[in-house]
Amino acid sequence: MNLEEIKQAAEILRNAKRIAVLTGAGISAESGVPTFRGKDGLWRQFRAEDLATPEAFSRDPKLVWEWYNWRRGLVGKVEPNPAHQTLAKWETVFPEFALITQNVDGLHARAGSKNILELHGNVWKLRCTKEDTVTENYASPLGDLPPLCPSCGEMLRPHVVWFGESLDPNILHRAFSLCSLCEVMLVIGTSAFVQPASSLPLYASDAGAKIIEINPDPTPLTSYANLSLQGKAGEILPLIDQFMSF
Ligand code: BJW
Repeated sequence: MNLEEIKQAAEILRNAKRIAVLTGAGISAESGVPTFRGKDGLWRQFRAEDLATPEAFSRDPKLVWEWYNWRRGLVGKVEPNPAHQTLAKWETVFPEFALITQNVDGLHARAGSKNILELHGNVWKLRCTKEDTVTENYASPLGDLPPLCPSCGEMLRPHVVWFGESLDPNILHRAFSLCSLCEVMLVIGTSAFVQPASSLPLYASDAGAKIIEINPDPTPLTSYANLSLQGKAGEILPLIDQFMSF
């Protein structure tokens, strides 16, 4: 890890009024949540086509629910790490601080972040396939699968965004708007493969924002970043925080 670059990141952030952050699965890796595309990533063990598409759910809702039940159990047992905690602290320090996440694990909220744009939903929310109503549900494990809507008796599904599904247009619009206005965008722990989330930093860059990427590995965004900090988010973010000396 290069301390000069960490100091540079701290300097850029200290001088910024409007900051946007995009996080991905890598920020939860140090909590023990598997990423999707890493060495032990979920998509190395499971086929997305079987578990994370609307077609998969229509074909075999019980199988899809069993996978989400397992993941809810896993995520429910882990704790937010220093990366989540640093971002939660910064929300209270910077006047305009937007946290946009692709993660569905709820760890940002558990770390104390209040204003979170969840692009891909949340595993602790269930949605009625008939009425579209969304409810929070923290039971783990869930009982009979698939769970049924207490109001109409139809199936509930995880309130997450699967491949081929559109993101909530209000959330997406807000995310693009925040990216068009920010002065600095931090991109943390995402492989930047999945659209439309991976377009957000490019949009911010086109609008004049400085891009700071934190990731142990290079990504398609690395060449666009003004600063690329290679390493773990749970180590780098607290260090940046120290150099900002709030
Ligand atoms: C660390 C670290 C540490 C490790 N510290 N870092 C062809 C071309 C272009 C687009 C498409 C296409 N065909 C289809 C599409 C669209 C598709 C898409 O983008 N596909 C690509 C894969 C090609 N997108 C969609 O379908 C989206 N909807 C949409 O676009 O609607 C319109 C449309 C539909 C159809 C066709 C065209 C347009 C919806 C996307 C939904 C994504 N859903 C998932 C599952 C969510 C639910 C769940 O979790 O169960 O979201 S997939 C999965 O990927 C999950 C994640 O949010 C998302 C992104 O992954 P992320 O966060 O980047 O994780 P990883 O694992 O990839 O990367 C982790 C990173 O962390 C790595 O870089 C590590 O190095 C790093 N790391 N440890 C910091 N300690």
